[in-house]
Amino acid sequence: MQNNTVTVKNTPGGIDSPSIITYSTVFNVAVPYIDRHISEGRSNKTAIRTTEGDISYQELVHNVNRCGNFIRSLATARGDRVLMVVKDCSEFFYLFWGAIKVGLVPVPANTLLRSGDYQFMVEDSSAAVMVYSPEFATEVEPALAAAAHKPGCVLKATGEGSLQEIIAEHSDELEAAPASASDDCFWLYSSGSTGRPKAAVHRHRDMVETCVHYAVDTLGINESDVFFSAAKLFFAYGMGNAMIFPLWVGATAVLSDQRPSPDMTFDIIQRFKPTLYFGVPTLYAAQLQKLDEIPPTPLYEREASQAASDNTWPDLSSIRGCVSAGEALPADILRRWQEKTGMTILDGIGSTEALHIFISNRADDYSPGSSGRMVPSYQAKIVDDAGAAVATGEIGRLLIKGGSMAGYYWNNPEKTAETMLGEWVNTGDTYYQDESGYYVYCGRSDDMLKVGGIWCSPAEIESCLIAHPQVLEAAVVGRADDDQLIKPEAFIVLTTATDSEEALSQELLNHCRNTLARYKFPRWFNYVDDLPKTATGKIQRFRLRK
Ligand code: 3UK
Repeated sequence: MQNNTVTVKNTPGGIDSPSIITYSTVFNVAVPYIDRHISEGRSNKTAIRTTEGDISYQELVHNVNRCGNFIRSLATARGDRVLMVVKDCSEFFYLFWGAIKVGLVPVPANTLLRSGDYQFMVEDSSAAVMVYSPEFATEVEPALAAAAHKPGCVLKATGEGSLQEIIAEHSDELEAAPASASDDCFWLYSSGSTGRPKAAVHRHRDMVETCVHYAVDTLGINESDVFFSAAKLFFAYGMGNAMIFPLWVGATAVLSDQRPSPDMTFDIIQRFKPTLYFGVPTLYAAQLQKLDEIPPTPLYEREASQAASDNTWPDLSSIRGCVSAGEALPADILRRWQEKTGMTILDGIGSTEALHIFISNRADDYSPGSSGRMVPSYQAKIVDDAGAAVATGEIGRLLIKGGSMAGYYWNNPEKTAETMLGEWVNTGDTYYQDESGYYVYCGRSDDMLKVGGIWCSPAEIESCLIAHPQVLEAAVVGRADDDQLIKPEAFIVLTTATDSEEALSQELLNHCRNTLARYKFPRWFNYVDDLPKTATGKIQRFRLRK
């Protein structure tokens, strides 16, 4: 087999006989995802669309090569990390693939975090190179100043003197560094319950597994698709949706650097006409609310080219598939979306450790309120506290196994031992499998929350609240809002009584703004005399949830 190639043998037997993937001995994944498109004749095809313009496959390949040549010129060594706090833009692609192509390890980070988080990541990864979008300077620059480790090269992604300008001077030709399918390829940080993020280390082969078994064999993507993901590229979910999947089939990705909102997403959909749309439940709920405010226009009056404006129904007709992940999609949101748009939403559960979705609904086989069935080639086991498999219909902890799993967390043997159990990965979720074989989510087995699809650690929010002089004790739990979506709720014991709870809640919210990412802010504050605790003094969050 030729170097840097992968062959896929489709065995159309569905879940029972998954496609078989074979990797060449020398395998750098940048070749099939980037270089291959030229030999397959896609030079002039659009790879990326943004409001700034379109990027062809030819330009993509050249810029990835320029970027790779530049990073290599920085006296970096094989395996060195390139930390990225980069918004959704084409430079994200150049950096990520340029790094992989020269044998470096890109580490895309959540761009919504605060300087404390970035300081930790700079130190934990001991990054050799750090690139950030100027939009995030206020959080990234103090992190770099405070960090005990200083990256050899720090650079802005765009603007004056940036990566964008520098790479123009480098050669657009580059040979991929030798690697193998099981070599470390990139990292993704995921939040831990103690607030300290942990980097899941992924191999070159992992993304191929998600493309073949989920994107192609489950979702049915193809070369003519146009992908738009409201979830950003730095999430494993968004990275699959808007970069890895389209590049696998030679399709087109649409990127927006704006905060996801109903207006933003409807506007992008009308302008760029994606065929596949990827959202999270909180956003689907907000989009539905927006649609509720628009008087239904009869189909024959809808103008296809109309820009999204406050009172016209957005034209969603380009979309052939909607996907949801990140947190459970309530059946009612699915029902209302079907009613309003005539489309279904395919809910699937994925994780940073698994890289993408491993249990999913399908267009021809779905059950509202469930996560669906196993994606071909993945296996699940629902176990009790002793590790024994439970009977159908009984709730237990979900373990999964499959070809895309991160093998370990960087620099964190304790978390690795807790999560990676031989071939099995502990998801931290509780599930049951119903009589028809669908997997149904029942909540986390730890206290972690998913808010708008993003991790939230109650402990981190509590320690922020406790730092306020008027807060003696704090406990944070998840509470379902009117759309059945989980948001943080705070229970607080005060040092001294307050005469206005409302004013205090506002002040606490302002206090949260200093250190917490916005999605972590409590949506409700309750003032209580004491918190329920165990004999050993541990807060009983399950009692507050009631
Ligand atoms: C929860 C869900 C119920 C669940 C992700 C798609 O979310 C992703 O990765 P994360 O590491 O979080 C993983 C955890 O999130 N979760 C995700 N999807 C669902 N719970 N129903 C769902 N559909 O607790 C899981 O353990 O942030 C999602 C693709 C790639 C991803 N990384």
